[in-house]
Amino acid sequence: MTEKEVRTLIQGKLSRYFGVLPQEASREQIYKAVVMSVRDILLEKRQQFHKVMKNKKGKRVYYLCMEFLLGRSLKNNVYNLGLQDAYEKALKSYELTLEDLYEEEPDAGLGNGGLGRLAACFMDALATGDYPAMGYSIRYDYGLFKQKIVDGWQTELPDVWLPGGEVWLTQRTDKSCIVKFDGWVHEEWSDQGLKVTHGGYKEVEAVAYDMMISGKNSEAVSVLRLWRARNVSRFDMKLFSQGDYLRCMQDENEAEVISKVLYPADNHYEGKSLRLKQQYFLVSASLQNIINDHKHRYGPLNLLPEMAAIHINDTHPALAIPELMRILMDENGFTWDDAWAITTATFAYTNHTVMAEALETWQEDLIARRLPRIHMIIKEINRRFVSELWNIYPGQHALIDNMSIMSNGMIRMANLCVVASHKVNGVSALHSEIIKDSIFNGFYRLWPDKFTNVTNGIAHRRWLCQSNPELCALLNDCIGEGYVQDASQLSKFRKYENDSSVLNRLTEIKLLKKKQFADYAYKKEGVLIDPNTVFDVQAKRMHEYKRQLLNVMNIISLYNELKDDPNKKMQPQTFIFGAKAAPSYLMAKKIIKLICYLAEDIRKQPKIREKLNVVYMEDYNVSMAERLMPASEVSEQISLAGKEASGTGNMKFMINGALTVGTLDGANVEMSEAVGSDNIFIFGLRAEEVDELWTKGYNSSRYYNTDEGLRRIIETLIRGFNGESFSDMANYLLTGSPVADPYMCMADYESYRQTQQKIKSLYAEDPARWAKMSLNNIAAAGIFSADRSIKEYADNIWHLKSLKS
Ligand code: 26V
Repeated sequence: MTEKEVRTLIQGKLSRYFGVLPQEASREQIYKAVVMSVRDILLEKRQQFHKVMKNKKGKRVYYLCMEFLLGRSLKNNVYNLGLQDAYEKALKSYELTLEDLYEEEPDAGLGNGGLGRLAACFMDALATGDYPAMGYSIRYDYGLFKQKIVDGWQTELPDVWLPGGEVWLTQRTDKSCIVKFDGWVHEEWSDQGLKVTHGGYKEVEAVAYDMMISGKNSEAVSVLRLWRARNVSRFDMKLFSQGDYLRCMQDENEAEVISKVLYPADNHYEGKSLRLKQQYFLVSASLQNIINDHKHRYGPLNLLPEMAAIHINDTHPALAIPELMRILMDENGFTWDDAWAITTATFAYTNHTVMAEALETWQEDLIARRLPRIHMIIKEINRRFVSELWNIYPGQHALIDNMSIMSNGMIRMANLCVVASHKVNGVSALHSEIIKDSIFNGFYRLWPDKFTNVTNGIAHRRWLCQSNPELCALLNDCIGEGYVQDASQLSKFRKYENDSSVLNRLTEIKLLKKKQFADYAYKKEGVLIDPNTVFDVQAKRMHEYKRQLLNVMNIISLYNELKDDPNKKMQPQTFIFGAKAAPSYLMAKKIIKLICYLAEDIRKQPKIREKLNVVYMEDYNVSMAERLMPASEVSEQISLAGKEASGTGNMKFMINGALTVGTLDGANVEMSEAVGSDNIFIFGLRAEEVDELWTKGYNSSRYYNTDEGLRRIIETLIRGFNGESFSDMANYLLTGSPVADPYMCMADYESYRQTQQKIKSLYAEDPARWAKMSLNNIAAAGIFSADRSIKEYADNIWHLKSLKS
């Protein structure tokens, strides 16, 4: 596409949708016109792909997920379509750059963190790999809240993203369907078998909105279909004729709340009716859609497993299982056994956490009330499964109860997923082992072949190519551009590990990215950051298990050193935090406050601040991460071993040349193997040591009693910062109930402190070695591309062919 064609396209949109001439258009109007033009190109491309697909009659994957944390789309699509030059030139006549327009776009924050961002990265990789794919989620009116810190305390503001974000969405009225809640179910045996009637239900209309996601140099375009809930307007003629005009116009149910807002908690499961409605709304609309498309394209539903792989991303869309059973049996006349065979051959499930608090269990009576037919089907799935278990394990009550889908009036969604899926995977090598040994051990012994691993990956074109063009220019000079399409080629960069001119350029680029970030932070939040200090960054959701507190403990020890001797020679460091806490997660909010107060305390002491700066970046989101990753030098991945399923931020830092300080947790383990233990800073207890210590009895006071440094940190917490005591944190670490220091910050502290010391001296004393390590991290990061993850899913789980193959 040429510059001229692009210009004509934009002009057309401006005149058609805004009735303005190019010279009269506002920046916002130009942004929207540009998005519409890109959207047209994508729609056209998708149609072409559709045609090819139709002839090929290939299998498709449907990725069900309650969250897609997309961030911005304009840059990604323009980059992937290779249209940067054309657009940049076309925009000159408006005296605008593409960069100006990128800033107009709000983040689509339809997710909490890692899980939702992974789903977004996968859509990109699916398109680039030329896989026919469709994602399904909810078109929330409000995405993840905006974070505002008021006097150190997180407050939440609504995230209004649609005014600038909706231009990406194409409404598909032809795809609307009805989702039914509540009511009664009647069963009747007839000559044709069991007939099930669902009556007295409430209807909600699901309206489809499509978003196109392009791949890089590929033919495929992924479609993300987002469902919006709408009241079914039933015009009541009787009321109307009785003259009750207003009542007649009133909506009888409040369906629309279903797609109003994303649940902002990712740490704690709550059995709320609205959340259940969201889940069923998503899966029912999506399944109806998948089945209709399948029938239209291929006809008989017994072909479903051959033509469709349906992925359940975490247990949130688990109701897809009974929903498919319902559609097959009640609406298409399948027997139980045939329906079950189709269902189990179609679904696969990924587990994303072993944290007990986050595992979903629904109250049976809630499901019975809201989804009576679904409740019956789950009960029957469980009845059959448990009776099978009794045959295999006679008399083993405890084991059978543990594996049962229903127990004590609760429905365990993870067990339902394992029983009904043909494959179950964890998201890193370690995590996939842990689930086999712990929560799914019974199932693993029964069906060892069901369990597999797919280590997470990131959209490296977004997180490296688009976020760090300066680094890419260096890579292009050294190893060519092949890595853009094939991240494994990054390994060629390793050849330059001793090339001082390359290492110098690498260091210069890092400094440049640090300066850019410091400018941005100043403009955005008025915070001062010296780009000549080390940027040590922990950016992720705020969680006890991720141990931002351990990071703080080390900072307090540095603070104390400088208090004792403000002239002490020390490598200047800037500790940067970015994190949102779930709104009702009190402990997480208290840790945010601690960091902010500590930062403020230091800010008031210029002498200390020269060497030790602490910065809390407000409202950390995808777009901020895109600026922060390239500017980072030390990446904090310090969760208690065994708790972080994988992590994906860790990979984004690595590919941008940050050095990781981390525990052997999640994908850190594989990062360490890929880059070599000389190029990463591993510390702390290993997962099995953590388990042993719990079994033996963990006593955090032991460390307090024997470690002078820790004692001082606790005392400093009690004395407080910026005029406020944080004795509650000291108590949390020492006497907390039901258990003190549940994530073992005290146990790992000394190992962490020593590692931090090592990092600091290396940075100060051997910059060449630092640059070499950084280069090795970039060179070893290729395997953490989502392209690789998706290939593994396609080959081993979905049995899906790329159009390329
Ligand atoms: C739980 C809940 C509970 C109910 C309310 C809504 C909600 C939303 C999310 C979650 C838990 C999601 C689990 C999760 O995000 N896991 C993360 O998944 C990443 C991608 O696989 C992985 O890198 C992180 O280590 C893992 O914590």
